[in-house]
Amino acid sequence: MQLKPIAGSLLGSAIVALAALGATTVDRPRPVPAAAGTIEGVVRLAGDQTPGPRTVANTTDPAVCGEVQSRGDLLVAEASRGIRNVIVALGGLAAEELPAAPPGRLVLDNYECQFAPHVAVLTAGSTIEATSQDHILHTVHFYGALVRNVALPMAGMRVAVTASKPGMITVLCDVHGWMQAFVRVDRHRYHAVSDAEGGFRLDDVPAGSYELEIWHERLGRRSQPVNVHAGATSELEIVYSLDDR
Ligand SMILES: [Cu+2]
Repeated sequence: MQLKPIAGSLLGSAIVALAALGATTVDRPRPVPAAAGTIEGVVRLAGDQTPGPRTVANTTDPAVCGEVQSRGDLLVAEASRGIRNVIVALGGLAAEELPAAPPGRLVLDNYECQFAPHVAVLTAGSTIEATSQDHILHTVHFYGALVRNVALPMAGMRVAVTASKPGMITVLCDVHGWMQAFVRVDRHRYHAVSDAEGGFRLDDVPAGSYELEIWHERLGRRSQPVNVHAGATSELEIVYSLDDR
């Protein structure tokens, strides 16, 4: 993984060096890259089969959430064969070379015995606000880069937690075994989740050569090299096969 020199990176290094020496300095945000491009692409499923997500018989709360629940683990558009909920992110970037990535906020809802959204990306330091619209007990149990268990026994409750560490967070509900969500946390903001047609886009990426990290909950991990040129769009097609399951 290499990040080509970008305008202002020397300034950023100088600020870091001053801070390390204990000098009093202004806590300025890192410079925004002067030479940046876009990565745009689509994730597709090879072949002509269009499988759906796995389903589970709901014997826990059928009166509230129905008798059959989806695991939401493989969503493929019929016409385009685009795959939804694939995480695409630049990997292996050195923190001191990255522009400032302000923390964000994710509302992680519990609705009809499903987490919403099912897959998300966040910058480190972001807030995850767990809430519920269901009149039954859910737990929002975080594993991986964030370890917490939040009980939501009533609709309308809101509990905020902070995702401070980069990495993958898996979210499960202790009451309903099919409920799952996934959140990738990065120190940078060059990450996205593919939409219903498999499309994704990363904006303002500093020009350079990267390894793109690609992840899907059932189809697994991939990586793909990508070159970003200033003022240009790098187009990618990522193809998974059903053999990847
Ligand atoms: Cu639940």
